[in-house]
Amino acid sequence: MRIDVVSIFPEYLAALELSLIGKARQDGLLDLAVHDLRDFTTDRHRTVDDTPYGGGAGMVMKPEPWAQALESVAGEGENRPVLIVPSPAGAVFTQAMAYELAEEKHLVFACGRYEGIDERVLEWAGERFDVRPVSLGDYVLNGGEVAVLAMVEAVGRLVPGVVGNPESLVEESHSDGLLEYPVYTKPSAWRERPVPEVLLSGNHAKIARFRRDEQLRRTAARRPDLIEKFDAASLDKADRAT
Ligand code: 6GU
Repeated sequence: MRIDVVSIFPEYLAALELSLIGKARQDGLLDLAVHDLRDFTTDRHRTVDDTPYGGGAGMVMKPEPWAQALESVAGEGENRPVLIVPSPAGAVFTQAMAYELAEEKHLVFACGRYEGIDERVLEWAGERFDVRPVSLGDYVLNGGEVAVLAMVEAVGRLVPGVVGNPESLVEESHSDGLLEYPVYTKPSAWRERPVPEVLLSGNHAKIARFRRDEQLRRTAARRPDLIEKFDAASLDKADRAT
């Protein structure tokens, strides 16, 4: 998969050289490049922002550098890359969206700062890209960079080969619409706290039942919204008793 990130703070994205995503880049599984928006300006001061038409607080990102940057990363004749525009005004990013994006050949992330990017850029970009304004959730960040770190990690780990043991993708939070069950390791008793006995029993059916119950309990307690959406058809008889 090819990923391009355009930002006025390319250093923010340095963390993508670390850990699993950094390793995937070294292994050639992810072809990831970060671009400095200011390299696409033409004035002496490398200006990327200006005051908003209609007045109001803050600054707006100018269209010209964005058009130059996006044209330079769009590629030729390739099927439309997805242009992800991180914004608190976007659709909320989910695991389902991460799975969808992991199927794409080319993702471009356009990190806005200040009050955002001139709206005409997003309209114009629709000619070359599948434009998707995306939000991490209902709170405000100063810019898209931190959101891009989260999204590239969530998507990148779903690209085949990036996570060494693909089974670890199966039993994680949100993969089945429920939160993950709690996990424990040695020692079996720690500061007077024993590990739940069933996990030491070697009874695999009982362990599976315990974990499923914990998933349901936890999801109901922490995320009642997920229980509402949960498909009742996938509940078994023992689930209903929980
Ligand atoms: Cl994706 N961007 C910004 N700037 N703020 C956010 C966000 C994204 N998601 C939540 N808040």
